[in-house]
Amino acid sequence: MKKALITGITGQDGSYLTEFLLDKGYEVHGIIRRGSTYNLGRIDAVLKNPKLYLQLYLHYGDLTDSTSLRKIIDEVRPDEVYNLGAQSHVKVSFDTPEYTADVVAIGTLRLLEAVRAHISMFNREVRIYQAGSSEMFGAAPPPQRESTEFYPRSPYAVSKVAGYWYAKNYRESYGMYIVNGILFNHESPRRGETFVTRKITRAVGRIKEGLQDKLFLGNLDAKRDWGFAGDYVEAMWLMLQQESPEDFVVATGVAHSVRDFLKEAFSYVNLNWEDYVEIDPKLFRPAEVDYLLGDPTKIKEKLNWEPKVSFKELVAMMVEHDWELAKREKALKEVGYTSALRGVTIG
Ligand code: NAP
Ligand code: F7E
Repeated sequence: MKKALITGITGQDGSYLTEFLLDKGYEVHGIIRRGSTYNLGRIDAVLKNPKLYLQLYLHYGDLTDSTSLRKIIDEVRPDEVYNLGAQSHVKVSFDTPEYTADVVAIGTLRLLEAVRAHISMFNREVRIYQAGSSEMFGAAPPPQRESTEFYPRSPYAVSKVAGYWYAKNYRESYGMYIVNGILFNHESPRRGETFVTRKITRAVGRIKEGLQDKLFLGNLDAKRDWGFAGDYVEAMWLMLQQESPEDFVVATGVAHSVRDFLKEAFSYVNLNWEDYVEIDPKLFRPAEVDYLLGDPTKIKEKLNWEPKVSFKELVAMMVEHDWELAKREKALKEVGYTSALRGVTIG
């Protein structure tokens, strides 16, 4: 049985990857952080499944704490390590640039060093997936592909570029098996509620059910290449199954604006987005990434990977999910259980 170690297992991608690897028969280990509130919600279903539960192991650790990383890697002895842990919110990275760099850039370096020490001590192969991002392309004109020069536009993106180069440098310097996945935006019903797609679909459900009046947003003109997270975790795994390590762009090859997403999501429940959306200047970023459109030719040709879920299907999946959530919130409100109502999304 192969063993995988995932940083960021409690995040959107971590949860889909966990299910994907368990389904393939892996023993899955995840690094979790201690939180003051319950933060295992996305892997709750796996934890409650008696069969899968026995294949899953959680370890307290942190990308800012090299001692914990070394200890976990030596104890687990993984075959594959997926580095998904990050302060992944672009806007928040302008408010916490130093912390973002510590987790995203230096955290990657700490993990690579921990694996390198493990390999030299135990003389075994460990393959590493490094979660790169289309944000690294930033202001570079579309379409962006593996050969496109990076032009990062936020502290988050700069930190991801550093992570990318650390990974490449360790591959070239020490012959380690490390791949950089350069993933364009990928969403799902498990997407964090402060990212624009989920912020919109949560609002659509609540507005439809009379629980919310307005949705405040920032720049509606930005264009993104949005895919489904469930499809993208398969690409991560495929990258680690090649004979030799190479980097890949993962994208759909189709871009839409935030305004397009709004239209699609509100019209799904027969509402006109213009009646509900207002612009809040606080939600604009100090520097914006205007247009991301990935060219997935390489991964299609070499790994035979293609996205299965279209933009329209993705929006429908997210709206359906969040409309259902809003109906449940409404039912709880009607019986006086107001503490079940969620707060306002500020991101
Ligand atoms: P996410 O939902 O924000 O999850 C981030 C994960 O990182 C969470 O499990 C979080 O733990 C963990 N984490 C945060 N700080 C940490 C620290 N100091 N030490 C250890 N773990 C820490 O992100 P995602 O959307 O799943 O994305 C996964 C990875 O892909 C991230 O590296 C992200 O930057 C990158 N990426 C995402 C996209 C996308 O569109 N989703 C595209 C390109 C690249 P808690 O639950 O405790 O907060
Ligand atoms: O913003 C605009 C915003 O926060 C998308 C992360 O997973 O993908 C993600 O980063 C666009 C931007 O994602 C609001 O200005 C308008 O142009 O959903 P987002 P992101 O910044 O693209 C990349 C690939 C990652 O790697 C990151 O980890 O939408 N926008 N109004 C807004 N965005 C937010 N969050 N909230 C708004 O109210």
